[in-house]
Amino acid sequence: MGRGRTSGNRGFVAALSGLAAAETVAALLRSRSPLDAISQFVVDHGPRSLVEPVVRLLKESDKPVIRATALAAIVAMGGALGRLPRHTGRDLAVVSAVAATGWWLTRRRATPEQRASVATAAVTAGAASTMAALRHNNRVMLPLSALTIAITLAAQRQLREEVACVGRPLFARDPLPPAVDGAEDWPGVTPLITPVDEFYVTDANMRPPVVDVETWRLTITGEVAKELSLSHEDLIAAGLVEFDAAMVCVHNRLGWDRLGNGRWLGVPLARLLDEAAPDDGLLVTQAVDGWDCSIPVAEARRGYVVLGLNGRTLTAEHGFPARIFVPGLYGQYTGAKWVTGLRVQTAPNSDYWHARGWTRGPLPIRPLSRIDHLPRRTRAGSVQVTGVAWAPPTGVQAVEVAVDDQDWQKAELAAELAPAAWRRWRAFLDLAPGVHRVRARCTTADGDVQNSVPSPPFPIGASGHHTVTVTAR
Ligand SMILES: Nc1nc2c(c(=O)[nH]1)N[C@H]1C(S)=C(S)[C@@H](COP(=O)(O)O)O[C@H]1N2
Ligand SMILES: [Mo]
Repeated sequence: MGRGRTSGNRGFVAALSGLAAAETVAALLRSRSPLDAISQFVVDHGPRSLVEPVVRLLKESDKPVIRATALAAIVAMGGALGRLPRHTGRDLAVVSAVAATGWWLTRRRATPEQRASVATAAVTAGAASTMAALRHNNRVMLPLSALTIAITLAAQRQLREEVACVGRPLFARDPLPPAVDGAEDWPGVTPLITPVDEFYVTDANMRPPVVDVETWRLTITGEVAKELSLSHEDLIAAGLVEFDAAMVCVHNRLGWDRLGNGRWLGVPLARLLDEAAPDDGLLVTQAVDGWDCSIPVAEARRGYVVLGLNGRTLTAEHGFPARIFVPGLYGQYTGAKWVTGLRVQTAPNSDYWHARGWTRGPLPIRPLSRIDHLPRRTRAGSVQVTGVAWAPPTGVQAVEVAVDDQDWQKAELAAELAPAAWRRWRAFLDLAPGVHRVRARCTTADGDVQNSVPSPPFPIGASGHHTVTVTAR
């Protein structure tokens, strides 16, 4: 019994230190993280019926949880293996299988630079150290594990800092006037422009791809009059246009913040497509992570090759060096972050999310209102409520609020920054003592009233009224 437990712990520690070694080598060589590669496999192959509840349950913490689960599974497997009697042939077979699987997983969806043989080196180093650790006693293994884990954490941290780095300033040819809408002094109001570090991040990667901007090119190919290959400098030299628009994830639920309002900098796609592409074609936007989505050329002409957000180049998380954005389409239909290719074709494309059971695009953003600031407990009488409402690319004409089943009352609107941007609003409620349900809805510039029927994000985006409960005394 005692022996079994010791051997189990040994396998446990061996798996941990092997993985840590592989992670360290991968981070230092800018290869893919083996742990992320495993998690990525789960993300890629999880059926929609599983992915949707997980996203709903875990919100923004889905990735750390998937990563932690993968780590726990591997360490548990190591523990189980360590319990078996020593057998060189079987140990070798296990290490080879681990190395081969790791090699295959880390190469999947890696950028060309990352696809280099370093991934193999990383995983083999990990596997070899696991093997070595398995054959040594705890006196060697514990310091070894502690050391590799410490180095791993340091290397990972450096990588994270690189990825999180705020971009350098970018300028538009004709900059927009400062973003003000008159609601600046409303108490508790949501920022008009979402700061980059608070802007939601959604993509199918465990970690954002890091692209070498020196060698990066955006190519325009397929059924075009002339193929193009543009560098980051070419695009900047083409003259950047500034525009305000909300980016909304189709997974955004009532009251959630999987959307942001940005001041973007980009090159209008019309300039690149006008003469070149047929009107009935599709623009397939392809990215370094293997993700793709297609947009009808006629719609894509309203969009941009975006290079910047809020006055600076995109961060890695938001698609550095460039992404495609057509305001008014949900994020997963609006174009690729880390875009490398625009292929024009008339045949339908098997888009990343369509292949996983989602509606074929393009999917327009459904108008919605959100209550952002309303105390949950308050004194009876007049109470201020503030929020945002969006209906890109059309714009918001009116917002109304209702207390319980009373009549809808008009909210005060801040100035419209741009039709595609969100619009801030506030209202003063007269609350009698008791518990109340406060709801909000908007009307688009076209006169459409926000759909009142509650529905989940799948299959065409959430609808219903965001409702907040407040107790007045
Ligand atoms: N290459 C690539 N582009 C992508 C995605 C992705 O997984 N890979 N996700 C899309 C989705 S689902 C959304 S909601 C937006 C999110 O953009 P953000 O993370 O900058 O907010 O990017 C879109 N572009
Ligand atoms: Mo999304």
